[in-house]
Amino acid sequence: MSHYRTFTARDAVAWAQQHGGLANPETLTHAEEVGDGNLNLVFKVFDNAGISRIIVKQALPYVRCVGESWPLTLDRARLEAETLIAHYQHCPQHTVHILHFDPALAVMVMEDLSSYRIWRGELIRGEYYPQAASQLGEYLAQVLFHTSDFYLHPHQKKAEVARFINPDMCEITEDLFFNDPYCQHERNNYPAALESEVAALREDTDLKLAVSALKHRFFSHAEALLHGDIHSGSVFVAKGRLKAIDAEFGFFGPAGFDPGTAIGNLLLNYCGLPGLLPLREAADAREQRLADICEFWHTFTERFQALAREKTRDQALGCPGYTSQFLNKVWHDAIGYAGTELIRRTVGLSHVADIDTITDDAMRLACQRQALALGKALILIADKIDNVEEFIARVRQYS
Ligand code: SR1
Ligand code: MG
Repeated sequence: MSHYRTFTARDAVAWAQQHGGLANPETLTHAEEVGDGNLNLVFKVFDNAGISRIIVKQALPYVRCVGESWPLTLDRARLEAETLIAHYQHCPQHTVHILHFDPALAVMVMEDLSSYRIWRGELIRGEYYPQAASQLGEYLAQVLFHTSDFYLHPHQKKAEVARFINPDMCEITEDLFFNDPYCQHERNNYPAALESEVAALREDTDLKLAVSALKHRFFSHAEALLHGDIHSGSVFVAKGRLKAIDAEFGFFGPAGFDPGTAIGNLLLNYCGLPGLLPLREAADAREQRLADICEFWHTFTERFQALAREKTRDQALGCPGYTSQFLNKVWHDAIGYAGTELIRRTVGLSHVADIDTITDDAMRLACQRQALALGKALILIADKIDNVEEFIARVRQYS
């Protein structure tokens, strides 16, 4: 903390020149702070032709979207850099490349992804990337398998669990996903018209029990090195390409949490589409979203199974049939976590543009109601939904 200072654009240029690995670093001339997330500073560093070449990201010692009243550990920059470096090792094609990391300044230098766009924005505009869902499935299969007990030596796995202990960022998830929406909390944020639906969340004992079980698994099941926040705003897409970014919530947790977050965000887009696009386009885009969820899940399980067949090192975990049994549990967890993402993004602190940018008040409210109803249903019936086709049929019931 002693050497820490908040970066200016000039610092970002100097840092990119020194650590960006460019053959001609002197051509980097200026930077712009472009961070629009909840937590950090993000600088784009441009060359003298005005082309963005390098990204410099710095963690602030507080939550950016709230202010200095909510201090937050700088160690999250280390956790982000180390998670992305580990994920890059297992899936370079779908992980942003970290070029340099400085723990004292909480700064990392990474490849520029200006030829990509944030997936959430594209989903909102109705731009379809046909390979994105399966690429996200591939990314999660690779990183979750290679950081799990299927693959790592037990000693190495335990050392990795210790290296990635991330209590401060986990606490944010623990509070925002599993506590706030189910009690009265000043962080919650929803329109007055939703008051009766939100009160119903607080009074639903079956729902709260199911959420308790999800939170308990989040606390205690160190199954794989998660990205920890893999919503559509943490994913860059381009034609035929996809890269995950923003892994400061990385830690060893239940393997269903990442697929659940991904599915939850595709469903948030599904809920918002009628307010974002004209009728016919919205209907088509909704069908694409459901197809995306199918594609995502099939790729994830098929790739995980293939990796397990080829590379499982543990004798007991290699027992025929065990991978299917494990993935079945991951599936049920993922449905539950998807439900909690739908609910917390609707009534909690941090919302999604897929719903919040809907300009028509009545339409936005209808989409929020749908997200809440769907989220509740998924949490409650997670264990009864056996496969992704059945899941899609259930989602249609809440449309
Ligand atoms: C205080 S951080 C709020 C949310 O933003 C991040 O992207 C995570 O999703 C977190 O829950
Ligand atoms: Mg983020």
